[in-house]
Amino acid sequence: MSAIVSVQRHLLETQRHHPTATGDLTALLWDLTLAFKLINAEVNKAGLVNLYGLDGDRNASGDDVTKLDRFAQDTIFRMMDHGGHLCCMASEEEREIIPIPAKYAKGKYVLSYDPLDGSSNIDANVSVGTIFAIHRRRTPEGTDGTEEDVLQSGRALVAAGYVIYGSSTMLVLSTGQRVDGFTLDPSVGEFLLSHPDIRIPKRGKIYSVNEGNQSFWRENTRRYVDWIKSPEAGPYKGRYIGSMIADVHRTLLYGGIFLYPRTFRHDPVKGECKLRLLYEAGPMGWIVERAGGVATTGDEPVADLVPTHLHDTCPVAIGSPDDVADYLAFYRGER
Ligand code: P6P
Repeated sequence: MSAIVSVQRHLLETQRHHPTATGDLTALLWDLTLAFKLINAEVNKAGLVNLYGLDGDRNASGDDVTKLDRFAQDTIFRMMDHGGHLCCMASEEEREIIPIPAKYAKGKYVLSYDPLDGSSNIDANVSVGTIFAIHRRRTPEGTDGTEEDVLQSGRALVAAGYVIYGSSTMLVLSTGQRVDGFTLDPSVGEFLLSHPDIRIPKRGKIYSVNEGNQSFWRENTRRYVDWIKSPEAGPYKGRYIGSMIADVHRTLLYGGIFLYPRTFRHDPVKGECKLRLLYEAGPMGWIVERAGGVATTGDEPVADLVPTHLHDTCPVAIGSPDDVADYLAFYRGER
């Protein structure tokens, strides 16, 4: 019979492997898990308390902000602004960085997050979730955090993870060495270790991409997707939820590949990318890499990208190493 391990216990055990750890990161992550429980409670009853629908605002990327986006955004801010662990925050829903109020101490970490990824689907009861990324600050301790503290690559991540509010609510988390999954037991309000040391399969049988964009992809991307659907490749099954957190979570557990390629719909030269580097592609790619997978833009690892602006986007191919290798062979014109 396996031991019962809460996320709090797991984080304490992990901290013990780092003799110089002060407990700051552990305390920060504990605070975050409480915010996730509060968001989960609202997401699960959204239809009953008129929390579906839009709140009338638009975010920096031009997406309509839903009432639940706003609730999740506010909940994380109110939980994290006074703990003394952060020098500033950055959210997909906010145009600028989020300062820590002057009355509170400034900490040594930076939190970047997408408060409710996939929220455009929430009214249809599709799985949505919160994505978070934690860097160590780069500016002097004790001062207000700046964009310099936020604009860091995935290589510099200290911790990252996501919570998927679905049929069961699951927190997937890494502090660098491994990836662990914790399922919320609503009867006691605790995240309990349910998926220790998650490893992505070397190859899967599912591809995940919005094929509605096919006419706007580069030719090599089209050729890969045509191949993956051919008898020569399998064919693979197609699964696309339209919520990155759900599509990547399935890819992490079952294997396969998730793609959001660059499209050439408006700018025939530069093209366009949808997924945000800081709040989506970066942390989700980092988690998959820690579980033995690969996350690439096609030209370079996602983790190598250093954002120049808070809302930079990038193309992604994330998943099983053999599947991403196949994609890269087509992308480079080698197949
Ligand atoms: P499309 C959700 O809005 C999101 O940012 C990701 O979660 C998701 O993967 C993507 O957009 C879906 O985009 O263009 O396929 O609807």
